[in-house]
Amino acid sequence: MKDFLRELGIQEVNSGVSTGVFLEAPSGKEIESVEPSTGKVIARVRTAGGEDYEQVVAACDNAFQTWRMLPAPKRGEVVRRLGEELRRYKKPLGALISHEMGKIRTEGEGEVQEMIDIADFAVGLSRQLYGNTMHSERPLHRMYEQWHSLGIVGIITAFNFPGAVWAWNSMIAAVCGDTMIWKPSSKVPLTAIAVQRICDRVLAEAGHPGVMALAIGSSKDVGNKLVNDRRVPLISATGSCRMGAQVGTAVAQRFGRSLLELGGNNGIIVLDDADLDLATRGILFGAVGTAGQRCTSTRRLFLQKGIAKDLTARLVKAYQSVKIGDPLEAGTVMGPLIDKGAVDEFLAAIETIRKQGGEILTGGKVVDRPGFFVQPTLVKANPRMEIVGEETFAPILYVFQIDDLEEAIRLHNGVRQGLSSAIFTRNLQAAERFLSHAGSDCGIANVNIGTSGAEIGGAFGGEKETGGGREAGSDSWKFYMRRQTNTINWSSELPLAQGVEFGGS
Ligand code: UN1
Repeated sequence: MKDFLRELGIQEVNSGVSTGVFLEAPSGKEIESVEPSTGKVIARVRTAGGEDYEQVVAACDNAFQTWRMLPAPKRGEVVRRLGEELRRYKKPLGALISHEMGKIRTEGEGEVQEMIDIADFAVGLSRQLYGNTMHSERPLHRMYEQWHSLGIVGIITAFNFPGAVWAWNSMIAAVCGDTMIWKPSSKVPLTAIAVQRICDRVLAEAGHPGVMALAIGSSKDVGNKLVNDRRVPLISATGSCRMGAQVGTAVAQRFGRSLLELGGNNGIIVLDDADLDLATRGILFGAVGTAGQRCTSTRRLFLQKGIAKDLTARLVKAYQSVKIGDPLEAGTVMGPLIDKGAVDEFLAAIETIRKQGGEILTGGKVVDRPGFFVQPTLVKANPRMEIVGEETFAPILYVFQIDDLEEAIRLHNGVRQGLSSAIFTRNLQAAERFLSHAGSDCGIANVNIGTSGAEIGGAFGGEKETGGGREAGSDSWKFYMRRQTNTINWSSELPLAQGVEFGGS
């Protein structure tokens, strides 16, 4: 067992269920966490089954009764301590994320930094859960709105950000006075267990165990129960569009609230006047970073005809020098895909690309070594290729040549997803056009930086089939609270709104 695993309290066999304390023997089946760069088992996890889920809900419900009555800035103080512990464990946690998910070390540590950042943000937010006051149309009346805690939040996270996406939700939900149940991807259970251990300790010390609970398990044993549970007013789910459609529909049927952060099909437009060094680096990080397994990964590239040849050549060269290997080793630029299923999907996509008339400029193959490695792949594509409309969670980038910005925006917006987008240009008018109402239709639109690697301060999420949710910064916190409008009459009369007269004097 590696040192960083021991430091985080990971054992050969771990409980995957915590109500504030880990259950000793959860009754679901045992699963394995597999290291994607070798295919070897890291450790095993006992998942939630039978009545375990009920225990978790009961603990969260119980914790909610007292947590919501704690003043928000005091809740912020608890979150501050969580942030401090995350700082303390940044290195081992970052290493675990790399080990279990396959992203390179700097990205693993970057992910923990993202968790720390959102904790800091949430601490400040705990004193800024502002409501409006408005002037009543009636004399001697006061109107205002306030924000109340919502209840239990179900947080369903994907394998690719095994810590950060949970933190975006949970740190904010915590200062909002909610409690939460985390159902992480079964592909990365150890990261969730390590994070939960830290939370359990901090929350127990603060006297509020059960504010953050964990239920690792299958869709049947945990996912479906959570999504259909009327005691859980908000489900925040990250994953594929297909998963989101199921979750969104189920939650809507019980009039719950869902916050969906689903697939992206993110494009970068590069105009003739762009700084090509900058563009090359931005594209490389966006398309090859995290082995193309971010929802914000760059998947489509629109190159204006004047620079298309030059930039394509630069990219081919850069792609061929990407160092592929063990994500924990210094100098590695691209790690593995998450599992064999992902490699199969990559290979199926390559076959479809060929059938649909795409030309593989570089890559397209599996790397011959243990683990789940593939080559970063650049494809000369045409707009008739249907596969370009799909999100393949792998490092495949489709390159198109465009005549002008108008054509680029039309093609760019012509897909069902709407998460992130970017333009590289030095032309102010073109940049502003891209950011305007008639420009990118995505939730995120950038100038002279790539599509991925957003900071936590902004609201994160996208339009269309990306699901419409917004997480992390700005005013995303409003999703996690319920709004109440209050009117107070401090006169001795009872004037009605809109001048309505009713009954006697
Ligand atoms: C995701 O892939 O689900 O902007 C989230 C980014 C990261 C988060 C990605 N901060 O790429």
